[in-house]
Amino acid sequence: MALGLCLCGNWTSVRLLSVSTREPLLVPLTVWGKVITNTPAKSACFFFFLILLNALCEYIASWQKEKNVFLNCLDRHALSSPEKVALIWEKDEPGSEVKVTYRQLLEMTCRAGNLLRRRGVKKGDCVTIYMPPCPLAVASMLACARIGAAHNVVFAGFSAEALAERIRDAQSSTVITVNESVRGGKVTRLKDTVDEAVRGCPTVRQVFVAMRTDAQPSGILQEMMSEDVVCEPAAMDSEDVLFLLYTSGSTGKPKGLVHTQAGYLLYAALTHKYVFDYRDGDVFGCVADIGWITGHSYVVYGPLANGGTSVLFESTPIYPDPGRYWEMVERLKINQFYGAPTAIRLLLKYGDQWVRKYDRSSLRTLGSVGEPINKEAWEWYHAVVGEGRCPVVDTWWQTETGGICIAPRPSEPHAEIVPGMAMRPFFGIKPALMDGEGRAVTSDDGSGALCLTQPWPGMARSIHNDHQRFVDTYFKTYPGYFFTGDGARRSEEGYYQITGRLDDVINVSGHRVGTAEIEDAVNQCSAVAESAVVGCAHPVKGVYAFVVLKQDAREAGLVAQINDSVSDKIAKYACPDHFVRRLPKTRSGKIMRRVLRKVAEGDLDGLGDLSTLDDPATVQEVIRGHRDLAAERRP
Ligand code: 6R9
Repeated sequence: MALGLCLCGNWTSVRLLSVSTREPLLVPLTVWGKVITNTPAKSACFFFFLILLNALCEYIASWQKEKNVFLNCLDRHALSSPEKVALIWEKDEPGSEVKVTYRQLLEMTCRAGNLLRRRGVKKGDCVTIYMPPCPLAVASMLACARIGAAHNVVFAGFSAEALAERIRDAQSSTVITVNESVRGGKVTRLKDTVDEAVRGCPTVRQVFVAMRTDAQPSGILQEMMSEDVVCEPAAMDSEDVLFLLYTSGSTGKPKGLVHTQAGYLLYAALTHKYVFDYRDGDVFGCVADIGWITGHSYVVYGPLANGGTSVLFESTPIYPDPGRYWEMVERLKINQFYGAPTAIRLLLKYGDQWVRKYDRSSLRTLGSVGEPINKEAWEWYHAVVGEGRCPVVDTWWQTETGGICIAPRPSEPHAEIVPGMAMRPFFGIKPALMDGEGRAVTSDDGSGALCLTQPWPGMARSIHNDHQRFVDTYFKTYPGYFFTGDGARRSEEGYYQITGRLDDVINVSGHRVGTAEIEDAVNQCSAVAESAVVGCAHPVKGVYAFVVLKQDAREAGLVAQINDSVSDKIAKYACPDHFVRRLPKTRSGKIMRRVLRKVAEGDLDGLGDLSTLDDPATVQEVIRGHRDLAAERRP
């Protein structure tokens, strides 16, 4: 089965790659058009098809001439409107934003590209970027694209160990970082983390440091000053690697998903334009960190490919107070705001006054991403933040998909939006729901494992260093389909609602993390014999660790010890909220996570079939432990 659509070398044809052999099969360009005509929104189909064809032709033309992602994102806009603002760096202190025009960004990027080239970075290398959102981070990403190197952005909240693991797997010889990051008024010495990480990375030859907290340009910025502002772009094939991005899988080892040049850029740009109704002159405010795929596609590549103005948000939703987002919306006149449900839920608790205080009349579209948005949060976002006049687009997608796959928009104008539902597949996305027997659910009003039945341009092409894992993870469970790992429901009207992960990956504060990764960190505490981590419903985040202690271990200080270990090995946000002590297992020794999840959620009627349990008494113990803990914590 051929799965893996991409746009080849000179963009004159579309080819399907066989995922198992990676042999290209040439098919005509109209294939993606055909995909669109198969989408449910038949009435809007022809119109969408024309838009898409037009966009494809535009990109084909530009790629034929230029053959570089960078030129599509910068040169053509710097030429046509050099003084247009490309990035607004919304620094931690409100009111201290810095605007960067397309001309300035082009110059900064060319200088960075020349510096990297002069210091030996070549086409095909991979540069690790460990930086908070700032113009130089974007310029570094684009400089890599310009000279044909892949970038590997690692979220700057990750620990030294997590960073080292990603540098080693990507075989990076160059790392770019900042001396210190500033977030929520707190200064963190990122360079120290990098120093600690590279001690365990023999491949690293050089580390460039930007001085975020120095008044004068020094470090990499100073080195860049002596570089030329013209940098010859590397000629790239549409299927050359653009970047690696590590994400959690259901084993302890993160996967370096591989995205390539043309298909990814096209998909990021199209979804950015049509899902959010982005128009020329708009200010796009995606508050995600550049270390996640959302930052890649909707802070950097989508907005810049469309010649837009994109906000780079360095702060937190509650710094200096819970009005931060909306004060920023007023000050920067943001037209599209794109954030995570976890932040919306947090702000909802602080009350409406923090929102109403500021003028939000510039807002036209509100977006949500990262996890299911509950009805209460959706309604607050719509009614209070958007004053009931902005469509709320709950966008479902993944690092693997490169861009938004299911969202309420685009649609016919004023088509209904159901709270908490991602609803409509994007152009060319054809979902299927699979039942327990591996058959596609044909009826509407059904649920199952969410798969995508046809390739789309933005899909990841491989897992770095492990193509077999890519094939096994995404294409083996349901042969012939791309398995997303999520469950979904399809309503009578044919709308999709995502119900959550089916595998052992959980969402913590909108970040994806494998339960196995947290378990690895918990298990490294000397007192711990074994552990099981599950996600549970919680207003802001929810990680629940079930911990079995070694026989002679003492409990004192255990919670602090476990939290320290998780924040050292992964990141602070992944720290568990609760602990109990016994694990229910099947006779084959598999931990029954389903049961633990229900206990953590307090749903004792929904424990389901316990017949395969090795020792049913463990469940009662877990329940008792959970009750005691809850009582202990009750104020
Ligand atoms: C973009 C991003 C992907 C996982 C995905 C799913 C969850 C993302 C969602 C959503 C419900 C939405 N997810 N968007 N669940 N509704 N609108 O978040 O990528 O970090 O790879 O996470 O996030 O479980 O499979 P990534």
